[in-house]
Amino acid sequence: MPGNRPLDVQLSRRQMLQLGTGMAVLGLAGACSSPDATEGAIGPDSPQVRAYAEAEARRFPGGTPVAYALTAAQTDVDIAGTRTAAWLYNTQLPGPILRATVGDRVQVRFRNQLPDPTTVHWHGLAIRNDMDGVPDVTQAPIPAGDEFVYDFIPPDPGTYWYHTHGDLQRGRGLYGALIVDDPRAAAAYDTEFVVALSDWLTDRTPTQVFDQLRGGGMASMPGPDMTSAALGGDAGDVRYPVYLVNGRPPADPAVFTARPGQRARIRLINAGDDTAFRVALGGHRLTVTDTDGFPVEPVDTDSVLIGMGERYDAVVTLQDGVFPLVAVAEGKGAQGFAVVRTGGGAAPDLAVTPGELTAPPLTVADLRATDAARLPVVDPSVTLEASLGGDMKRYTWTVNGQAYPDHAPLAVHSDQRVRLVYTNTTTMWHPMHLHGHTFAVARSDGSGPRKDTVIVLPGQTVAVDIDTTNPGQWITHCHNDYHLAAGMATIFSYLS
Ligand SMILES: [Cu+2]
Repeated sequence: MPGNRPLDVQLSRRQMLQLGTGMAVLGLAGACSSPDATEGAIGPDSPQVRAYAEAEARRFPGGTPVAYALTAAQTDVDIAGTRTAAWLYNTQLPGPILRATVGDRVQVRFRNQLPDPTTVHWHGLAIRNDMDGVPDVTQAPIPAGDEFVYDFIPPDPGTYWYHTHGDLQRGRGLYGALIVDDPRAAAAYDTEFVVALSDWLTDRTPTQVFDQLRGGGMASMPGPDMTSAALGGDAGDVRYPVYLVNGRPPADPAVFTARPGQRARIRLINAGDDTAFRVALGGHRLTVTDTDGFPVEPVDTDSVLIGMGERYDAVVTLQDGVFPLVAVAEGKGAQGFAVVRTGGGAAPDLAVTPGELTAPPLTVADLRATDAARLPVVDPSVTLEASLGGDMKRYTWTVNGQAYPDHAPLAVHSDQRVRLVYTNTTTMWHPMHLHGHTFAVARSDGSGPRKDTVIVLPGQTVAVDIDTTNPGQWITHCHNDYHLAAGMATIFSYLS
């Protein structure tokens, strides 16, 4: 692949040590001391990862080549009359919708025109480890002015997304939807709305906000009006001037048009940094059909609560008229807003609170995986603990007492059933994400939905079950971008 720089020549010894002290990481057994040569970490540039990629290519022999070009660059955007310096993909907010079919050979030629190094992560896709896009874990950061070709096969249909994995870069605008179609699925809908939700800074960069949080600034004190019962306590660390739906503010909303009676599939993606959204469509009930790309037994609800990194798909039969699609910034006293229009009439007021927001929202506890989507019920052979902690005086967030890049890897081997137990010892919720796998929320009857990002409330323990079928080094982290920057991450590390 032209332009792709091999990771092994890019890593400093310090970076290698970040990946796990004393382990032979990244196939560089000779480059740093290993106490046990047979227990080396399986790096992204390893025979095991290449074998995985070759097996995937054999599994999808008819895969169609799909080529995209993605360029990240600084671009000014106009949000309700306020001009903001943003970092965008292909000058769009959100970035372009990337679309492929299961088994396609997707090649994305990525150019970095930003002033800083970056990578692109394909959120939720179980793809080969060396294409996962995590700096210093699966690849060297792509330098400013350089390029990298991402080359992977999406193995499962559904609603996914892509975003930068660079430090505090996502909140500048580097995200977009990634939709994987299923050629065998009969469309159960007539039209589709892809809905990316985000929180948006107009007067500061995420890095400046982070420095304020670190310095004990106002942003770190939620106060009584930044709490949420549904989130079990503190709703977030940052109050935003505006919340966006597909890059547009309430005063200049996105408009989805369709015909009355059509069945619309709404693909909700929370691309925010620090905000959970409670989403409802005025005048309609939502039938939730999928979360994080995987099907659930359909369940009707007035609204859903969606954490950063999560996706929910819902189908609705559209009424005749004009309807508000409202995304309440949970616990923050503001909302994102868009319009669904199937007929005549004035646009709804952008501050409207649809009656659908009265009842508690649907959460993961209300969902059951479809039979076909379930993991088989087997006893885990390994149980790993990820204790989520924090120190608000220093604004560090930790896993098992360490702030990433300091970490003790969660060691696994291939072909195991692993139970990963997230325990939240803090007073704030955390949407915990695992790369490269779609876990099952652990339940004794096996009904837990398949997800890649799950909300862990304060004081709560959430166990997830993982079949270790995708060798490599996979980060698991909080999808609050400030918590990630402050250390809430570790590595789910396959050993040979
Ligand atoms: Cu968090």
